[in-house]
Parts: sequence; C-alpha cells; structure tokens
Amino acid sequence: MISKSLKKSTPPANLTKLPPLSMDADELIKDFKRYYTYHLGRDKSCRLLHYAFLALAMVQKERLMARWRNTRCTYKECDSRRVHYLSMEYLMGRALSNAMLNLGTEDETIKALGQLGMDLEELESAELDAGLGNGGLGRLAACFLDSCASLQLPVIGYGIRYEYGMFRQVIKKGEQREEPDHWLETGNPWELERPEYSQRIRYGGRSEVYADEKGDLRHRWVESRDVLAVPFDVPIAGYKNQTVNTLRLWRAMATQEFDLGEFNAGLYPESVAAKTAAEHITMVLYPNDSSENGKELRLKQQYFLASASLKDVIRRWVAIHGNEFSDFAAKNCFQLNDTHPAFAVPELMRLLVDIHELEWDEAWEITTKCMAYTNHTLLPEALEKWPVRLFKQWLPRLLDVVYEINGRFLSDVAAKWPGDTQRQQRMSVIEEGNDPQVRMAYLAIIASYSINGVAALHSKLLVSGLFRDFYELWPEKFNNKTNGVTQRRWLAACNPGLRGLLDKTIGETWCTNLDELKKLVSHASDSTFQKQWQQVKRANKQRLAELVKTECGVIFNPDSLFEVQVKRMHEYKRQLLSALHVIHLYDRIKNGDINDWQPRCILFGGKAAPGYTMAKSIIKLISNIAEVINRDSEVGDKLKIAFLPDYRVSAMEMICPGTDLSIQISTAGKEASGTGNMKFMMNGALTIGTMDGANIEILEEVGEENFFLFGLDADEVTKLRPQYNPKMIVEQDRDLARVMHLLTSGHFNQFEPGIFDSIIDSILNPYDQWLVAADFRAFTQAQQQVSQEYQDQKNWTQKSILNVAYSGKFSSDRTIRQYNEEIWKVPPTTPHTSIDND
Ligand code: 26Q
Repeated sequence: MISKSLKKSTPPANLTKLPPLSMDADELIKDFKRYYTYHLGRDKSCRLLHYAFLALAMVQKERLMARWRNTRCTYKECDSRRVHYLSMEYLMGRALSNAMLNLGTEDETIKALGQLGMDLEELESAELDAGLGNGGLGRLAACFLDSCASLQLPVIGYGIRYEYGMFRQVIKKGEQREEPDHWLETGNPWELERPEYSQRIRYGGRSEVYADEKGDLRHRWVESRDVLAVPFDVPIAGYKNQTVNTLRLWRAMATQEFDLGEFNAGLYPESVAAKTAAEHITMVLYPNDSSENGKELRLKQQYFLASASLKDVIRRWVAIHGNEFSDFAAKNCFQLNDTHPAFAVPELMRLLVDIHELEWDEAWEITTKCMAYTNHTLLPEALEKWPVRLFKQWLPRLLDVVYEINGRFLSDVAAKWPGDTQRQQRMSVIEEGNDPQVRMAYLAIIASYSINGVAALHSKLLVSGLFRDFYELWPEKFNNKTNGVTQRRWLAACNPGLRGLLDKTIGETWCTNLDELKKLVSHASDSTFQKQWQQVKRANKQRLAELVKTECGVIFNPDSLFEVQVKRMHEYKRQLLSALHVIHLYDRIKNGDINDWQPRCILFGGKAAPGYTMAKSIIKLISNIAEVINRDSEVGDKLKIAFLPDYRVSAMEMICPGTDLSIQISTAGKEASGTGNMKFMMNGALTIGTMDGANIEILEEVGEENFFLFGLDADEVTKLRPQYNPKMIVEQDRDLARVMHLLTSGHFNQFEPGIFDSIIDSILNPYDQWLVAADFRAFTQAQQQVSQEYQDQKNWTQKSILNVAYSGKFSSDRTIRQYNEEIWKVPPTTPHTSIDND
C-alpha cells in the first residue's frame, strides 16, 4: 500500500537538478509527439481531439514543473509567513490557455501546432471545465489564486477534489435537467497526486477525559472511524514571473483498517461497502449556492477540508519547529472563504490542546491571531447552522471545544454588558430550541482577527445588520475588501481582439497593472479608435451569435443590441424582472408601438439548485417566453430570446466579450458584491443595474452618464417593505398590467395550464421579498434610455471605451494587495531560479 512503497529515500543526485525546458516551437513539437505517441499511445488515425489536448497540456505542465519546485523550495528556505486560503469551492474552468498565457508560450505553441496542422482553439475547446464550485464564491477563489501567484505571494489554496463537480445543465422542453459532471473520467493532466502527505481524518466515536503521566486531565477522541485524506496538487502559475503556487485538493480514501478488520472476518461485501462510504465524502459538490442546512455528508466534507488542511500545515510546522508553537501565528494565516471551512476554528484548538498539549489560553491566543473570515452573503437565511446533534454524532470532541469557546466568550459578553441576558442569547454560538444549532458565522467571528465583506455596501450592511452586536464588541475587526476578477483570464485570454487593440494603443502593462487602462480615456472620443473598438466588439458578437446558434438554435443578429443576464438562478437576482421586461417589449411589438425600435437579442443563462422549485420555474418561464417570441414572424429580428444551457466559466469567456449590455438588477441590499458585473465592464459592456453590491462602486468609477442606474436603493427597500402593495402597483401601471394579463391568460403556457401560477402569485404577494413589481417601471424606463443611447453608436462606443478605461479598480490584483496589506501581511517572495535540492 501507499505508505509502505513510499518510504523516504534520498533521490539520486542527478535527479535533483531540474533545468528549465525550452519554450521553442521545435522543442514543443518534439515533446508533443513524444507524449502523443509514447505516453498516450495514439497515432494519426486517432481522431479524438481529447488526446491531442492531453498531450499539449502535458507539454505545458512540464514547463511549469521547474518553477513549481523552485517556488516551493524558496518558500521553505525563507521560512516565509504563509497564507492558507481555505475554500470548499474553486471554480477554475479550463487551465490550458491560462497556463500558456502565464508561461508566455502562446506564440511558440501556435507556431508548433501550425506545423502539426492543428488549431489551438480547437484543442482548447476539448478541455473540460474544472467546475468545483457553484458560482461567485468559487470563481472568486480561482481569481484570487491567480492574483496571489502573479503578485508572488506565498499563498496556498486548500480545497476538495470532488469526483463530480457542478452538475451539467440540460434544458429539455424548457426545463432544467441535471446530469452528473464526471470531469475526471477522461483524466486530469494538471494534477499531481501526493500520497506521501496523506492525513487521517476522524469521525464518530466519543470524547474521553484521562489523566496524563503528570496527572493532568486531558481530552482525547476515541473509537473514531477514520478516513484518509490524500492531496492532489494543482499548479497555479503567476503571470510571466517564475512563481508557481499550489492548490492542494483533498480526496477521501479508505484507510487500511477497512481492509484488515472486516476482510479478515470474512465480511467481504460489508467491508467494500464501508470503504465506499468513506470514499463518498469527496464524491460530489453540493450544488446550492446558499446554505442547505443539516446535511450530514456536507458536514463531513467541511470537517474533512478543515482537518486535513490544518494537519498538513502543522505537519510542515513540526518538521521545522518541533513542538514549539510560540511563533505559529506570526508565520501562518488562515483565510476562511465564508463559514464553510469554519470547522478549522475548533479543529485548530483541538490539535493544539489535545495533540500538542498547549494550554487552552495559549492555543486560543494562537487561533485568534491566525484566523480571518470573509462573509459572502446578506441573506439571513443563508447563514450556516449545524444541529448540535450532528456535531455530537460525528465530531464529538469538537463539540466540547465549541462549548468551551462559547462559554468563555459569553462570560466576556456578560462582563461587558452585565445583566444583558438577551444580548448573551443573541450572541451565543449555540442557538437554543428543540433542535439546538451551532451558528458557524458567530464561531468564525469570535475566533477571527479580521472579518470582511466583499463590497462597500455589503460590509456596511453587515455591521449595521447581521453582525451588529459583534461590531459593537469589536469594531476594529471589521473591514471591507471589494471583490475583483483577474484581467489575465477575463480580458487578456478571453478577448484576444481587445487585448491586441489595448497592447497597440496603451502598451502591455495593463496585464499586471489594470489602472493603466485609464490611458484609454484620451482615446475615447477619437473616431479612428472608436472604429477599431467597434470592429473588435462586432467580431466578438459574431462569435457569441455562433455559440447561441449551436447551443440554443436561435439566430442572433450581431447588428442588434446584445443584452445578457447570466448568473445563478435566484429570486433575489431577479431574472424574473428581466422576463417581465421581455414580455413588455413583445407586447409593444404586437401593438405596433415600434417607433425608433432598437432590435435586441437577449441572452439568459444560469443553473438553479436542484431543489429550488421557484428558480426552476423561472427557467421554464424564460424558455416558454423565448419559444413564443422567436417563432412569431411579426417579431422577427426586433427581438430574440435565448436561454443558454449549462452556463459555466468557459461559456462566460465567450459571452462577456460579445455583450453590449450587462444586466445586474438584484433587489438592493441582497447581492453581496457580484463579480460578473466586473467581467462585463472590463470587456466593454455598459451596465443596467440597481444600487447593490459592487454595482455601486462600478457606478462610482465610471460615472452616472456611463451607467444605467435605476430602482430602489437599500434604504428605500427597507422602508417600502411594510407597506408594499404590488396589486396596486400593477393596477396603476398600464404596461405592467398588460404584462400580468399576458401571464395570467396563459399566453406563454397554452398547453401547460397553471404552471406559472406560483410565479404570478409571488409577484402579487405583499410579502414578496424581492419587490419585483416595485422596480418594474424604473427598469422599463432605464431600458428605454438604453435603446435610445444605443442608436447613437458613436456615443455608445465612447461609453463602452470609458467602461473599460475605468475598470482598473476591479482587478483581483487590487483586492489581493488590500488583503495582503491589511490582513495577511506576507512579504512577496521571488523564487530562486537554480535550486538543486528539495
Ligand atoms: C452552504 C452550506 C451547504 C451547502 C451549500 C452552501 C453554500 C455553497 C455556496 C452556500 C453559499 C455558496 C456560495 C455563495 C456565493 O457564491 N456567494 C457570492 O459570492 C460572491 C463572491 O464574493 C459575491 O460576488 C456574490 O454576491 C455572492 O452571492
């Protein structure tokens, strides 16, 4: 087995030197052929593109290896302070084009493939997306890793290697079907298995008190059923800078006891079943992007990530420092990507106190100096809670630790606010009731030295709302870090046309300093430059139209306005408001109200959590509306609607370069930040949006004249709620009344009676949390303004240029610099280039 065959040995001296490989086309060809023929065993007759992709990926990965190793060795040598980014999700998408961009091997690779008679784009499209995430939070983690490597920061990502990533969405008869995403089936050329660093993870059993040799009372976790965590490393290359950081993904495997204990007893099927159960832990990503409470397997996954990662860090620590932990917090920081990895708090306490025998106070001092927590939601119902009973069943010793943390914390609260028992109850980590719950956010807050939101408004609302009591106790812990996205993937790689124009106009430095885009301001009204800009956009729209044609069978005319709303399906994001507007446009066409009509192609896309009925109904509604509109010859090119199936990272790479208008219309105060909004802006789309999340900061950067702002703001939303009367709004708005009439008359569900009743009810319900009807009028007016402005192409192009020019703030490089300056404080470290030994 693994452990026996991997006993430590000294590698022969000539294996420890890793000279960098040549990046020339000729060498690339040689290596490509070698992989294709000798490793993969294919020949010319093999028409499967996938093997050619695999060979090319391995050629690139080989070229990352020396840098990867040098980076690791340098961090070790310098004993650098490090950041451990803990996240249940990494939405990496494809890696090939990114690796080539960052290595700087693009041109030579294109040359090499040309000589082999192959097309790079075609090979790139053979790569499956690594879809190990749901949406914003997972993609943010991926952008952050890119920025950390590009800024040469010693940051390691820890996550889970799900066998099945985010489900594939298929649309059948307008409805979402989920299909499993077995992304590893065809092999993952990027990962490197590291069984030598496996860890044991405990579950179940019980917590026991015993007296140690000195007679001191200690705790231990006994009779547990253990599972192995095996790391798989993925290289994260910085942009042309020698740094290659690591994303370490854990896979669950059965321990050897599974074999020994039960096999010997002759219980073959039972033991195989037990083995499978252990390996189930990392089988599948939970496909909901707001918490699904109380699922046992999810709890096991979260603890698996936290425990394996901490043990890995402590393993490395002990190898250098032995059992001396006084410097641990100075050298280590854990950034918790939401509360999903918050089991790290009691787990670190357990490891320090039970295993490494530190005093509680000392361990707590360390823990509270190295934990930092990022919150990503304002929806109170999305704050994670775990039933105490599940905690007790699977993590018995951790529950003791949580009670101890809470007890000590509550006595501090009592000391500060004597007699305020209500406050103690409000702030307790344990929510009392028939089925008491552990409030994970409170646990994370109590243990963290930094707590941040992800956009200015979000951070402000956190301290005045959800976390107010904690802000009163520790105002200094709370801060904001407005999200960003990496311009390497979201501009340079996905929009080669615009990249070329930018390089030619303002030079290439924007790739590492996005503020350089400001230099575009002086070109914004130059008509020659505008023409070039329009040509780039036009070609990107053409590409997008081809995608829509193949995926949806709908013809988009690139001369019309391309309006796009792609994101997870969620009521607060209000795809429904867009749908109502579409119905309104259709109604106008049918009524001949088409003076100065601006033709539009409207693209929707996004996955609904499999159990989220309302979100699924909205997909069905959009599909049915599209059916009716697209086949109506009277509508023709004036309006086209498509729902793109299986929205994912690689789809967005085609979508955002070809978009004119980005739809960002969440109910104010609900979208923590949004990051799609930033990708669209960076690619020259104008935004129609509410005062929510990072929209506010986009508006601030680009100016009101270059943004279509509409709707209630967060304060107005709060004030309106108690007196909200959607029926009256409908009655008093002729257009909305007609839209509602079309819906209620069954115009979009002629042979499917009643299927949209729940949607109609939700709009008319005075308790509609998302206030869809309230913003209809303002949205329609802002859209009318869009149509008018689009008709003046010179004016629109200028605004498009200015949107890109002012998008510098939304680089994740800026975000990461702020995390580093204000929270992490790790020095950038340049890898040595000629290290011999590990
Ligand atoms: C929790 C428990 C059990 C099962 C699932 C979950 C779960 C999984 C994913 C809860 C939440 C998520 C994802 C949340 C998310 O993506 N939030 C988004 O984060 C972005 C990055 O900060 C923001 O831009 C978005 O505004 C926010 O919605």
